[in-house]
Amino acid sequence: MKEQLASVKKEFEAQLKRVSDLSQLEELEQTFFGRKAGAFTNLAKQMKDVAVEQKKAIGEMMNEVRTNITKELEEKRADLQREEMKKIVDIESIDVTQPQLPKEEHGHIHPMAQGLKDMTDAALAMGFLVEDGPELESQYFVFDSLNFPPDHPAREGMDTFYVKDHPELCMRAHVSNMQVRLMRKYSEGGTKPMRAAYPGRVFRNEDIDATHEHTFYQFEALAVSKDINIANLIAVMKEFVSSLYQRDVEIRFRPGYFPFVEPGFELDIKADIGRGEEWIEMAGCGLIHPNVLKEAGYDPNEWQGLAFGMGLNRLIMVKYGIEDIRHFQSGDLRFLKQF
Ligand code: FA5
Repeated sequence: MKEQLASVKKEFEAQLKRVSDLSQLEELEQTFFGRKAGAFTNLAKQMKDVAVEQKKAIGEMMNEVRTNITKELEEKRADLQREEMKKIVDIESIDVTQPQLPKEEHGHIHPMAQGLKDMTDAALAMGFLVEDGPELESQYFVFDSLNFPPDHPAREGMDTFYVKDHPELCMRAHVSNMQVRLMRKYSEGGTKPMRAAYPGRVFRNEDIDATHEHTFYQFEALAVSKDINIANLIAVMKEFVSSLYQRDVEIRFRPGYFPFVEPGFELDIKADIGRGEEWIEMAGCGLIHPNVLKEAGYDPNEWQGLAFGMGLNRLIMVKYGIEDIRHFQSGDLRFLKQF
């Protein structure tokens, strides 16, 4: 019995050395301590056949071997668990000390989108509603509602694109198509003051060059109340310009003609966009013509309004020093990646 115990112990230790993971350790445990056929279990079962005078000594030896084997098993289990945990940590951990993570390519906000956002934020801060409008529009809202007499030469300056077999429709040549729509929508039948801004895309049948596109953005706003004057118009426009540029820019107003304002002006900004310093035409503006107020449902003897429409592409060209308006729609990544 003693020899058998010694050889079980020896065999156990030899096999234990070859164990390299937890499932092998489990198998080993079964081989020696399995309830039915474990080598050590079998020996323990033979205790009942041991002669009485040897029982005590063999029993002590058996306990000692069991204690030793169990201890070695547990130590091995702890070692293996530590190793497995280390493997998981190595695989799953994030090394926060890594000096430079791989560079990811992010997209860019298009300068036009940024400009639209800056202007819209300024409008909201000044209490203007911000609205969108249709690009394909009836000629009534683009021209007739705005006091353009039929066949007036002013229509030619805003020549646009028309739809075959639908003479009443055109692509809007300016966002002023929203003036009468919005005044009707918010004035409650010509009884309430209102303020609205309406940026958007406009279209013109135009000779293209560095400052003229066939498709470009305008940012327009209007305000109607009972005590509006030119000083208000100038103050509001200056506020928009300084919100966009966040720096001083030199501006000038000069008289301009638009059938829907009286008096009318144009706003220029002095800038160098690569051709030397020059005055660049940025906006048309004025006090809303009485005929337009009337068309929208206001009594022009009681109400006055201001309106201005800015060329957003040109404003942004000055902001970033973009020398050619055609870059905006070119899709050229060399341009886009600069923003
Ligand atoms: C208008 O479109 C008027 N609706 C502006 C207005 C609104 C006047 C409210 C009065 C009251 P104009 O055609 O000048 O006006 O265009 C306004 C601005 O759009 C110009 O100052 C210019 O900055 C820009 N713009 C005009 N044509 C082009 C073009 N082809 N390409 C790029 N920008 C242009």
